[in-house]
Amino acid sequence: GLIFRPLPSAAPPSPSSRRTKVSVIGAGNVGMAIAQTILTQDLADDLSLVDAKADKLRGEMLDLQHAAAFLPRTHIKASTDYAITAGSDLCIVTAGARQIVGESRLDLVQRNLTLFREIIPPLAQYSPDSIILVVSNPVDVLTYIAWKLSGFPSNRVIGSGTNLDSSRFRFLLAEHLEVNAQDVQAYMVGEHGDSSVALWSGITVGGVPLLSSLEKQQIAYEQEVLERIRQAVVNSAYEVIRLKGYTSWAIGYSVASLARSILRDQRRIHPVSILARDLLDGVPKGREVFLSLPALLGRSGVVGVTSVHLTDEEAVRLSTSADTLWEIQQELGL
Ligand code: 6V0
Repeated sequence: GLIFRPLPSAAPPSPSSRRTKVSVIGAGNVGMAIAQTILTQDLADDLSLVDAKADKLRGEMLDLQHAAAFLPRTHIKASTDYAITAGSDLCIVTAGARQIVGESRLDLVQRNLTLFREIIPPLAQYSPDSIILVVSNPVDVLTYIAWKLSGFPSNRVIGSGTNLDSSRFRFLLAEHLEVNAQDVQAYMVGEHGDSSVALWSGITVGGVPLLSSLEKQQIAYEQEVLERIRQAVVNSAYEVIRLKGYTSWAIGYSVASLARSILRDQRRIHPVSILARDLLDGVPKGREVFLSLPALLGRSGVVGVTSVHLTDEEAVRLSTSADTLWEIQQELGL
């Protein structure tokens, strides 16, 4: 070349220096926040973006490429053609139709099913060994749909689920307790959104179980504060959407943290939507629904699930969610 002479002794890349490839489907607010967080955190050697709108997609690609001087070296490609996703390690799906006024949840699911029929089969075909991570809403049903349409084993199809709800929960608890959110362990599980369930008994702050220490000190009013915090978690998304029109930064970081655990084989525990068949008391045996549970994530996807302790009330709420999801899925004819 022009600048340097390649040395004849330069060895070909060894198998251990294999490149890591991530594809993001849907270059909207959420897809682009995820893409930019993955870039800044140096999680991928190759990043492919797919969207149905060619111009918007090319604009987003160029805008990211123009930041190359400030970022780790990542090859960024974009196309409406799924061929650019070939050989991905991780495929993140954020494309989705939004709910329109007066539309039922089931109608929205039907529209997204049509969309997923265009998206999932080519992803599975071009990257048969990849892990599919679904972010589009309603995430639990769409993760089920992605699992069915891909034909992948269930450990390789994951929904971002209550990972974001849990980080909102940790943030609000941390603000209340005036500690760093990274020292607050707290999980929301179940269905992403309105009916998510807070696992109160599992909350620890710096290793100290929160509820039992409050009970010991008989601080009854704190219980009400905690319930208000749970409500605030559920309302968070609505509030952000009301104020700025969509959510993006937090979902970007939360999905990038899932990507890191998977691609770097971190075996970290994240509350994500997984096939909950036979994992939950209260969900009839054999029932194929995806719900969020604290799952161990590694290079092969879902590696394990922690056994959660549910109160009777929590178990009822989870099984109600499971019934609702199951009924919706029955209507899909998959
Ligand atoms: P957006 O900004 O409308 O982006 C969606 C993108 O999908 C657009 O760029 C579309 O062009 C594209 N698209 C539509 N159809 C296709 C198709 N057939 N093939 C390829 N691309 C297509 O929406 P936004 O980015 O704000 O949200 C995306 C999805 O993420 C929505 O379903 C949200 O509800 C969901 N979220 C899920 C969260 C979670 O915690 N799971 C959190 C936030 C948002």
